[in-house]
Amino acid sequence: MKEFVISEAQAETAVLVGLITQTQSERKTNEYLDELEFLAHTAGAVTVKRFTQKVNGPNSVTYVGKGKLEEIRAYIEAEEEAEREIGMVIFDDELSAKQLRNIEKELKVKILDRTSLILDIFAMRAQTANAKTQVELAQYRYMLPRLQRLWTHLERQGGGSGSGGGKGSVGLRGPGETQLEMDRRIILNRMSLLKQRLAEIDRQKTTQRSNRGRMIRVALVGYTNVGKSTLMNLLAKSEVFAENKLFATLDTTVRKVIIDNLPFLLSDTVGFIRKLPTDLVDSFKSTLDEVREADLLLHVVDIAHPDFEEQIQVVEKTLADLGCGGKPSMIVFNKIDAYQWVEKDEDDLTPATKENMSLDDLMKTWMARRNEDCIFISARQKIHIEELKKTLYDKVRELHVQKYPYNDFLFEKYEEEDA
Ligand SMILES: Nc1nc2c(ncn2[C@@H]2O[C@H](COP(=O)(O)OP(=O)(O)OP(=O)(O)O)[C@@H](O)[C@H]2O)c(=O)[nH]1
Ligand SMILES: [Mg+2]
Repeated sequence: MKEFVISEAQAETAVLVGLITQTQSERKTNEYLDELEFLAHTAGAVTVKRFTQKVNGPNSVTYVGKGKLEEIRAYIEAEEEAEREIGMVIFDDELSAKQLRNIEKELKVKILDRTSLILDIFAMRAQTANAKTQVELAQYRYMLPRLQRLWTHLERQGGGSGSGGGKGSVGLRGPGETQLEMDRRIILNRMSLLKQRLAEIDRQKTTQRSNRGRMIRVALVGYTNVGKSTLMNLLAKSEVFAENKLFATLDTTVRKVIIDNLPFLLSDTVGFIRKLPTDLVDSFKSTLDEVREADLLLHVVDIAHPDFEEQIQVVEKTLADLGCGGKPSMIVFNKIDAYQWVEKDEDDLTPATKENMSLDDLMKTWMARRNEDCIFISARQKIHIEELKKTLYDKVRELHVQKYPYNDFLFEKYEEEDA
C-alpha cells in the first residue's frame, strides 16, 4: 500500500476529456471516464481533473469546442502557476491527426487519446517476443497517419519563433517534408519487418497448435479485469499473472486441464475493452487465433461491475468481428461475492432499476434467458467452482464426442471415484 502512495506522489498527472452527445448520455460519459481513469492509473498517471462538454458530436478540428479548449488551457496554466505541472491531457475517443495537432498547439502538453493510452499499457505489459512485436506494429499503425504532427512539433522547435503558429514556416517547409518522407519510409520498412516476424511466429504457433493432440480447446474470453486469469489459475492450478489493473494479460497462456478423466486445453486471453479500434484488434491476430480456433468459449463476466451488461455486448460484438459469433459458448458470471444491490423500500413506488436487483433475481433472469449456459461463481472466494467444473465437464465431453468420435475410451466413469 505504501509503495502505491509513493508512486502516486511521483506519478504524472492527467486531465481527462469526454463528450456528452445525443448517443452518449452524461451517465455513460462518466462511466467511460471512470474507465479512462482506471486506464490512466494502470499506465501510472494520477487523474486530477475531468472536463466534459455537451455537443452534437466531436468537433472535427479540435474535438471539443473552442471555448472548452480555452477553459482547459486556462486550467493547465493556473495549475502550472501554482507549481502543479499537468503531465498530459487524455481524450476519451481516438483523435484524428488534425485534431491532435490543433489541440497540442493550443494546450502545449502531452496529448493522448484512449487508443494511444491503451497502446502505452500494452507496450508496458508485453512480455514475449510475440506480444512485443504485435504492440510495436500497432504503435506504428497508430503513428503513421499522425506523423505530420511529429514534424510540426520539430519544426516549431527548429523554427524557434516560439509562437507555434502558422503552417510550415518559410524555408523550413522543404527540409521538413523530406524529413517526413524519410520518417515515413523508415517506419514503413520497420513495419514490414515486424509483419514478417509475426508471420514467422504465426507459423510456429500453428505448428505448435497442430501438435497438441486430440483435445477440445476451451478459451476464456471477456472484458478486461473480470477475473479470467484468476479462473485460469484455479482450474489449471497454474500461476498466471492476475491483478486489479487493466490488461494484466497480453499473451495467451494455454494449459492442460483434467476434470475427472477428461483432459482439455484451456487458454487465457487478452481482455476486451470499449472503443478499441478494430485495426488494433487485428494487430493481436496471433493472440486471438486461440479464441478463433477454440471449440468452446467461456465468456467471463464481472457481475459486480455496474456496467456488466454493456461489457457483455462489447465482448459479443468483438467476438462477432473476429468471426466467432456462432461458437458454442457459456457465460460465467464471476465475482458474485462482490455483487451489491440497493434494496427498495416497500413504499418506494418508483420503478425498480437494475440497481435494485438482488443476486437471486438477476440469476433467475439470466438463467431464463440463457438456459443452462450460464453459471454464477466467485473465482476468488471459490464459490460454485464444483458446479462450474461439472457443467464444463458435460459441455467438453459433448463436444469431444462430436469431434473425436473414435476416442471415447476417455469417458469410462469410475463410480468408486465419488469423493
Ligand atoms: N471480489 C472478487 N474479485 C475477483 C474475483 N475473481 C477475480 N477477482 C479480482 O479481479 C481482478 C482481476 O482479475 P484477473 O484474473 O487479473 O482478471 P483478467 O480478466 O485476467 O484481467 P485482464 O488480464 O487484465 O484482462 C484481480 O484483482 C482479482 O483478484 C472474484 O471472484 N471476486
Ligand atoms: Mg488476465
